[in-house]
Amino acid sequence: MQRTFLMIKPDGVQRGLIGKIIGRLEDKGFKMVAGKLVQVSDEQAKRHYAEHEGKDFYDNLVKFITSGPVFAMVWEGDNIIQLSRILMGKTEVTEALPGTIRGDYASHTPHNLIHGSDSPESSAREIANFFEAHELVDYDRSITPWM
Ligand code: YYY
Ligand code: MG
Repeated sequence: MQRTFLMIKPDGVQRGLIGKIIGRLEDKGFKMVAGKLVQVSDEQAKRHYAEHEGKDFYDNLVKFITSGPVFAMVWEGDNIIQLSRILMGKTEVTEALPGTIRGDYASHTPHNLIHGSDSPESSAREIANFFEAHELVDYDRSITPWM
């Protein structure tokens, strides 16, 4: 079982898409193990996007992610890092296919609604940047064997 950090960005919160986006993840069969509304600080945003420091879109990205509350989450499932990125759709909204979260709801990059970790290493780092260990809830669902 794998865990990933998923975050509904400020555009998703402002547009009232938290419920729809969580619904997509629930429909897929993934399990939420933590979730909260967070006003991201400048330092936290810079840690989160450290890999993009120096790129031309970096300053705008930090400004955007701190521009309003985000909904930060940890989700669990088999191969969830790869599968959740498929559900999210491509980064660039012109490439995000219908049927994906970004393809269905986003029309302007970088307002692409959702962040998802891209590797086990970034998942561990990103979860630690937003959550304390005790905030991750360990529980079973009777539906698990049917997934
Ligand atoms: O992981 P993902 O969000 O799909 O893309 P990244 O390459 O990690 O970039 C993070 C974030 O930066 C992306 O969601 C939008 C923005 N961005 C951009 O504005 N312009 C680019 N050329 C690349 C990324
Ligand atoms: Mg990324």
